[in-house]
Amino acid sequence: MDPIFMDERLKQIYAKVRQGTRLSKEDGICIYQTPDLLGAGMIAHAARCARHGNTAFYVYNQHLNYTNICKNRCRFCAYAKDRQESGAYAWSLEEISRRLMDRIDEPVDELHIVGGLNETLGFDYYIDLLKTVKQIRPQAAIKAFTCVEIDYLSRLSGLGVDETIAQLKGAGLDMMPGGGAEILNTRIHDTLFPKKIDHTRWIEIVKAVHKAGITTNATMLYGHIETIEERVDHLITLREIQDETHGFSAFVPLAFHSKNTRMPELPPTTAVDDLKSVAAARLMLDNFDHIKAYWVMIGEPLSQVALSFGADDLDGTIIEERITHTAGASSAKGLTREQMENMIRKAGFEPVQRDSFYNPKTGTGS
Ligand code: V47
Ligand code: SF4
Repeated sequence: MDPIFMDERLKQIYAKVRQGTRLSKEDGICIYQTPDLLGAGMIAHAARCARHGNTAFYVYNQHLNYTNICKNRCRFCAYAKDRQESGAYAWSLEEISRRLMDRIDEPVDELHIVGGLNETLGFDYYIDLLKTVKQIRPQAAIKAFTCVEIDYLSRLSGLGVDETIAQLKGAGLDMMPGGGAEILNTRIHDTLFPKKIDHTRWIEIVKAVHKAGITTNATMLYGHIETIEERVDHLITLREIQDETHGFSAFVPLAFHSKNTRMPELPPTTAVDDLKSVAAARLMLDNFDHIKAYWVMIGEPLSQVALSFGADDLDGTIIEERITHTAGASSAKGLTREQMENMIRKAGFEPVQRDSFYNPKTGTGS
């Protein structure tokens, strides 16, 4: 028996999803605009369960934000500082080693490493950073640098994009996180992050990274000045790239936090918008395996609900998140494995601890 939809348009979308027919831009806009939140969520949940059953993934990871000095100063970023500003920092390799050693007894499987574009650091720093991390944590995957950093490093080194990626890969880079895309659109770029690479360059770089055999995630920063149409266009652009490269692993919707940014007047995203963003991603990105509910940004309780709105992954234990907390996030700075598993079980799903490539971990004692 078909579920009851309050919005007739969702019937057609449900039929398309069941037949495996790709959703159109209008369908994407409808998922965002429908008053029938549960209807949209139910379709996304069906698509999620078809791929993953009642499994919900998480990873034991550690974040390292090696510098907050950044020359780009995007309007939405609370994290970046100028060199002379109080609170500006750049970690030496010794500092990075110390932070890794502090947690060496923990079973960390992934190191998530990103930072600002700090002109005092040379290309060698990045290579040595990767080598140092690999030496201390040889079993963990290094998920580091966004396309923004790759573009910057290729200019810094003068090596060109392909050779830069090859050198980083040679030094230990295993995969890349999805940041830096924001909303792939000229209007948003010119207004919010004019100094950062634009969508054309982001797409060029992500394709080169995928061609080099490095998988990446993709993100969408929502809840600022973008329109629904611009969000859906962003998802369709990612879907088209994925058709070509098959190099995206997961998609992560990122809810904008305005505190300490240059747009402090903007209100927080609502729970309804957060859930619709997860559902729209699951349904529009029919060629992505994984949709993450990033608990740091939407909070632990709503991420539990998001598992029933299309998400199959809660990211990870994290330890010491800085970027969103500087912008006012009230979630924890890290969670234990027990807390992650408890969150998942209480939401009605079976937790599976994974590595960076979604291979289940066995023998973790959980
Ligand atoms: O690129 C910056 C965003 C990103 C704010 O790939 C902000 O697994 C909200 O990309 N409010 C970095 N968001 C984080 C990121 C990420 C996080 C977790 C997992 C993965 C993954 C990737 O955070 C930036 C930018 O898009 N951001 N400022 C802010 N005020
Ligand atoms: Fe720099 Fe990234 Fe912040 Fe933009 S979002 S100012 S590129 S650290």
